[in-house]
Amino acid sequence: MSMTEDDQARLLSGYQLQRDDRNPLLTPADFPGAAAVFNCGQTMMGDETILLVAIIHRSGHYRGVPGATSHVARSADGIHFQINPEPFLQRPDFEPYRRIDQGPIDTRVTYMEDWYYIVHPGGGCPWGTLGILGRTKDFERYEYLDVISLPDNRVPCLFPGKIGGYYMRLDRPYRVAPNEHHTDGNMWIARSPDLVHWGHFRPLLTPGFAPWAQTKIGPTSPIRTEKGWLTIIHGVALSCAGYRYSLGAMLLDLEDPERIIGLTRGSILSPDTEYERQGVVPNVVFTCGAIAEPDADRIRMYYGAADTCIGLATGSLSGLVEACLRDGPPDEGGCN
Ligand code: BMA
Repeated sequence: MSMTEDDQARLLSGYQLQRDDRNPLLTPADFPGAAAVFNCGQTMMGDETILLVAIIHRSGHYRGVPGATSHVARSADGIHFQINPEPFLQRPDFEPYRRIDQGPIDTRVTYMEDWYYIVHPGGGCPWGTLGILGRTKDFERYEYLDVISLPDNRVPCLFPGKIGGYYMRLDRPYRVAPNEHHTDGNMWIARSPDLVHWGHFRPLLTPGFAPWAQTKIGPTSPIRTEKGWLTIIHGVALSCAGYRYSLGAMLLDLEDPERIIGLTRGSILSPDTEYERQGVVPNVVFTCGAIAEPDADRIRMYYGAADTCIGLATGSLSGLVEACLRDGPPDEGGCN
């Protein structure tokens, strides 16, 4: 695929999130015994910023329980966080989760109807990767609801409310017929009457629309804006040095989210700093969501860097929406 001069100009002048000078905000040094403090769910509870921080332990266990754990980190200023040493989520010892959930990472948090809904991928086990739904009101007590996708589906991401009478979600099935057209991960959209039973599956986006999203892509929970559902996505490029994870954004039609109305062709954050390029998994910036502040026209994103630590990147909310619209919808993917 050859690039026109317009395409090149767009990639060069595209929207970029700005890293906070104090990055990385959280590192393994902030949690005794941690090898990684990374990819966090994120939301606001009152005036507090809440991160659901994934922790990989050097020993492979935490307090005798194997696997990663997920901990609540709270902050009044969005910069300085206290991590609770009590796990909020860890490997459960009851069915069916005991067999399918080896430690929650990549949590997606969606606030709706007075609950914080949390979806995380069960995985790291022979059953494959699937979506587990639960909820909390206070980030102290957590209620498992159900397994809401078959393997392999890496973290369904909920929309924050019903649209046209249905709950909706973005899916990321893994390895949909890997071949030269479909590689490792595509995005789909689905609907449900009750958050547990899902159907009406529709294809949404395949990788390959930009060099930074050549191999696989994945969603986060959409954010409602006046001009559409803003969704931060990740994209992966493959080189002889391995995978490189970048971030971009797409905009879905408010009434008909099966329709993409904008998609950044340039990445909005790519692994460039030392802490993003070196770590447990090098060359990774990855996010499980973002916090929108419409009154301040700001988007605040806590992202995992090199699967090792957490940084903050911010930018104009309306600017990002405009960047999606400026680049426009993708070419329609489909069978040749
Ligand atoms: C993805 C997720 C992320 C991770 C990324 C890079 O599949 O599991 O947690 O940041 O891989 O390792």
